[in-house]
Amino acid sequence: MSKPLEGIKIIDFTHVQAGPACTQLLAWFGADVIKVERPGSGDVTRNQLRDIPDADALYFTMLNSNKRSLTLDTKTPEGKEVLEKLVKESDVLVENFAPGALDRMGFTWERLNELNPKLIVASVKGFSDGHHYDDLKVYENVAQCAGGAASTTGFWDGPPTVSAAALGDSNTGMHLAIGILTALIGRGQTGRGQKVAVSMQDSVINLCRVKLRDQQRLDRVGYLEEYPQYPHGEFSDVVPRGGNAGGGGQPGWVLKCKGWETDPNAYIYFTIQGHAWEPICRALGKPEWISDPNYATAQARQPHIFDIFATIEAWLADKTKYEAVDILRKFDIPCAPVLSMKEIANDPSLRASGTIVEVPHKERGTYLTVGSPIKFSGLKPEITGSPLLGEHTDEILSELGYSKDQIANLHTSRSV
Ligand code: CAO
Repeated sequence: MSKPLEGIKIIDFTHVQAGPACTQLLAWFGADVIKVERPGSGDVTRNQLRDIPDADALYFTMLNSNKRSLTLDTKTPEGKEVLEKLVKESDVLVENFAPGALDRMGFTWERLNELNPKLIVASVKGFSDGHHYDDLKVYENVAQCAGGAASTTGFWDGPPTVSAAALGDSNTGMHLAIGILTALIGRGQTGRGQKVAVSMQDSVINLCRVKLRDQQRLDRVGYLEEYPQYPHGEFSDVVPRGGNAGGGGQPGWVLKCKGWETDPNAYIYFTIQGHAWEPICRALGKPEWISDPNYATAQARQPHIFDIFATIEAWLADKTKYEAVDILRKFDIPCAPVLSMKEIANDPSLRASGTIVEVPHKERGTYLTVGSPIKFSGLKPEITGSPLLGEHTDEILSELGYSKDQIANLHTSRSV
């Protein structure tokens, strides 16, 4: 099966998570992604949180599948020359260095554009160009705090809380991938490359859109009717943390199921969607709520929402999370078990769909990773193991036209 991005050559000058998540996605879809890493050390995540001594850490292997690895010191004259050759032959250069690092290396946008006017130069930074924090180095949780996610996540009586989902890192990488694909289509029309920049703060803000909605509603009316603080609690002038509230028109909460006392994940998420109210009442043994004016409409229910959730929890007390969902799905109620990572790793449906995949690796044997969450009718991305440090250095240099002797000299000068 041919892959849509076959023939697209990408210089992957990325490290840690935000950039690698982007280039990994493009590699799955057929791009030739050449990961450029510093000789001797490589991407810092190769060594971070190792679970097997002397083998690349899972942090690296799970973000760099389907790529080739070229070691290159881009600060030596010889290394710079290799990078220049590569730039002339590539379609995209992706980087997520600290602000100014690429310029300090001598590869400004102007220089790259001069070397190859068709090149797309894609960057991740913590904050966008011109922002008053645009000189800052940024990691995941910093972006979640600067992007509005932390101030609106968690419980009202606790501190701002970061999400386990990589809203700052992988999410930014996904935004960048969309930017790169757009620029590639644009290049098809104009024949010219361009600079594509995504900041981690902006990418988090893009996912906090409904919280900006809520800030404006709060400014206007002084309360937010779908938050747990309504109608009994107080609102200040900023969007509060809403615990596990639904966040939209459908109230919901995380509810205890059988075994919650010992199993930290014996819970379901339960959503009270208007059309399902009648069957919910029947399932709970509360048929009188169907016509009771205190319960019959969503607005009438809101003041008693936690009493309703308590009644549902009493009903759940003798049901496992799976049994509960099996009953509730028959009523068309949007709900799901709270799944642990162990359950996700072993879920047969996720294995069958290719979302959780086992891939071979030269040092590790096999490891589990997350495959493509995007499913196509005409493409089944095949996930291959991440490259060892410098595994493809000689192969790539010879493709660039270097002879065996020249390659040996590059090794001797420690430029590769
Ligand atoms: N050859 C020679 N030098 C290289 C090289 C190579 N192949 N690869 C990297 N370097 C150099 C860089 O040029 C830089 O040198 P200078 O400081 O002299 O300019 C140096 O290595 C360090 O790069 P860095 O500053 O990007 O790395 P860091 O570990 O200090 O910072 C990070 C890491 C992530 C905080 C920073 O890169 C950053 O803020 N990036 C943008 C935001 C981002 O993507 N963050 C998310 C990371 S995922 O959590």
